[in-house]
Amino acid sequence: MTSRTLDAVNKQIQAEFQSAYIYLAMSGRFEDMKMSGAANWMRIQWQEETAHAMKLFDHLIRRGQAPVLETLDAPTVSFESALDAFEQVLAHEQHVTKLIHELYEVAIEEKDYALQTLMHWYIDEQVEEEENAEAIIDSLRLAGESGQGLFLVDRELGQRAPEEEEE
Ligand code: OFO
Repeated sequence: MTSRTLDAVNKQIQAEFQSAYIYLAMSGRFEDMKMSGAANWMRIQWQEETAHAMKLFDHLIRRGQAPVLETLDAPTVSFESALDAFEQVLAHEQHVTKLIHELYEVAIEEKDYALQTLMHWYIDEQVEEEENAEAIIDSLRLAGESGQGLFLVDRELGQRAPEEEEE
């Protein structure tokens, strides 16, 4: 593995932990807003992002490299409605998709075939991440900002359970 590739993977590990941190902060904010379903959704997202970081972390270990963990930024969580929050999620995931594509380009340029194969999983996962956020935004728009519609969407978000880990 070249030092450029190693740096790029370390950077992505940090980005995934940063995502986890942001979603955990959002979960706390939703608890505060008494939206326990959305808080649950965010807490599971925190777990997923941690798993994304660990998949790259373990990839480095398997290839005999020591991962280097960087400092995380304190998440700035500022939203007044669930719709606003999930629009921020979508924007964040679009940003992460770009990072994943950039990492894939590094893997191609450095002829790192093992990393290229691993990155296929992340590329697919980002399609799912954006699709999920868009679907929730659509439901929230239909539901409106308060009342029964919002209650039902929150209840649905509360049904989210951790995914089975796929290899
Ligand atoms: Fe790791 O997919 Fe979201 O950020």
